[in-house]
Amino acid sequence: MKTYKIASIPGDGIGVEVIDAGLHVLEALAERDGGFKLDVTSFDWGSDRYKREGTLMPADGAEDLRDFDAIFFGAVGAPDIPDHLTLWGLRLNICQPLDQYANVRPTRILPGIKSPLAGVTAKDLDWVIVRENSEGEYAGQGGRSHRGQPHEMATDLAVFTRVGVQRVMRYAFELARSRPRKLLTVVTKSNAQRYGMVMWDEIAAEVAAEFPDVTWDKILVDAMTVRMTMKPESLDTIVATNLHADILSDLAAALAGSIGVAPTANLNPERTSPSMFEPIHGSAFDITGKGIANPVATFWSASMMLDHIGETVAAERLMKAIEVIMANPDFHTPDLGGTATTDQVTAAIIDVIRARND
Ligand code: GGG
Repeated sequence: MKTYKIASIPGDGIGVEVIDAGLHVLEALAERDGGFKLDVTSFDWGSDRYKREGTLMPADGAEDLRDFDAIFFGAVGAPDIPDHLTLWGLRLNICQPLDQYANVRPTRILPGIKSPLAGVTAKDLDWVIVRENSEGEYAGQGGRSHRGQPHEMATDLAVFTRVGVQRVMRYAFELARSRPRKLLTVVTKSNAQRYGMVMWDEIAAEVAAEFPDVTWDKILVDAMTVRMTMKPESLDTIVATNLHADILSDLAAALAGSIGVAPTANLNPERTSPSMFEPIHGSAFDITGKGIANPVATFWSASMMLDHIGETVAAERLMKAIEVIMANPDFHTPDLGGTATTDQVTAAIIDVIRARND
């Protein structure tokens, strides 16, 4: 029997609640299939550790994760710590050293969930957003001088490298090729950002020549928000910079019904280091401890993790269970307009996993 080493990092706020739910579901799947085991090691990294010890994770923490088959991550962010400290201190402090450069964010309208867009149903909105996850606006370049003085200044430099853009572009074209519509939309802001974004457009055209079977187009990020809202059916696979895709994927999640169901995979496609799977949502301190966090984004992320490590039957079984349970409004948490609790949704998913023979 195969045993996979999983690093669990619940992090902050509702991250702790949804990862706990996710681990129960993963255990049920391993038991149900009998063909694999998960050896889970939990790391108490996050904002509480920052308050105790001054850092969210150890300085060489990313190295401690290298021997794992995958990382299962919750959320980071605390109301009493500046957001840039928590984001850079944990999530980016893992993604960047482990070179998880392709952040993959599928969005579709699950059965039983309604889009806020009138008349838009599952057949109209089935996207995968690929977020460049290693550089761009998140390269960490910039600085602040003359603090507190009238001529105080601050810079954030977006860095785009040929290697960085080429590899994420190739990943996105490959992904588009693997999907039935073979359709890719490249998002930039190359009218205003006339260096890095113009290079994106050029590299997109170069890489497109390697994929003659993929239809592609390009669009400015501002126009993209309109297209996502007004013509969702015109989109399939989407690739954008770190910041643009972060913003667009929140919009995508809302258009598909709730950020509470939106998953992510931070992939190192060459598998030279482990990949990390997490819900898109953050720590949501407004609902922490109330037992009403939607665990579905975490379950969907867990399905992506199982798929990545090669347990495709369990991955599909979990996706099917999510669809069955979401089709029943009794299992909708408040973000979806319902009254279900995290525990009720988790128990219902586990029941389906145990009961169904397919
Ligand atoms: N589970 C996702 C999460 O915790 N995100 C925290 C966050 O602030 N993300 C912003 C970003 O990645 O740009």
